[in-house]
Amino acid sequence: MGEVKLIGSYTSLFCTRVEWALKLKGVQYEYVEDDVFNKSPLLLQHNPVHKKVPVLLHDGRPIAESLVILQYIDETWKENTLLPQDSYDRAMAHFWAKFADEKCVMGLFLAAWKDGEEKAKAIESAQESFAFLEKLIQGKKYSSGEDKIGYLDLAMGWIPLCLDIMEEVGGMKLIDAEKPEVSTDFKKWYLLKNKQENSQLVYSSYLTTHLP
Ligand SMILES: N[C@@H](CCC(=O)N[C@@H](CS)C(=O)NCC(=O)O)C(=O)O
Repeated sequence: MGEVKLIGSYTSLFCTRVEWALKLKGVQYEYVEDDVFNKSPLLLQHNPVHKKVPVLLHDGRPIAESLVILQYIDETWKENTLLPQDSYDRAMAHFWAKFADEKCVMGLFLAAWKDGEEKAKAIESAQESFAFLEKLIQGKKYSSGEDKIGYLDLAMGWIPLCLDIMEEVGGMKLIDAEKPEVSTDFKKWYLLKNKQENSQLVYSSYLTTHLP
């Protein structure tokens, strides 16, 4: 297995998805907390390009960018496969993970931060992006449509953890409350965090047995 270290920050949900992957794979790792407002020499040495967490160190070799790290983890430790075996399905998983990060996560932050006309445009754009994600997961237990948690669940499952908060901070609604049959699917993804409280809902049984 080799020595595995994760340089992360408790403030970063990009790190959370990596921790979920390591835990699902049963990989023993050392977590090293960094301060993104006062970055350590360790972080700067191992991610000189972006200077961001997370960074995975496997036997001293650094891998940055959380989606790249997820793929590395999946290819290195074969237990509980995360990415689909089929090339087309795998390409789609990468497509939607990139879309979720670039359009939904960034859209969420932009919509919260902007003011006036820019804010209205950002909200409209984020709503459109979230509608695509909702459609993607609608009616499915896991995003792949299979009966097991996978790469996209880890890539996107943390978004609802900050959605309510960001909606409140930004004074906006990105998930359409008028369409509860669609919107509740996405909000159920809370379960990745609140697995005990929501034990009757999707993800919970899998995660309560697989995550500490
Ligand atoms: N695309 C990166 C994003 C990572 C990221 O934005 N990390 C933040 C913490 S949430 C960070 O380290 N920020 C420090 C900075 O921007 O200087 C990934 O997926 O790993």
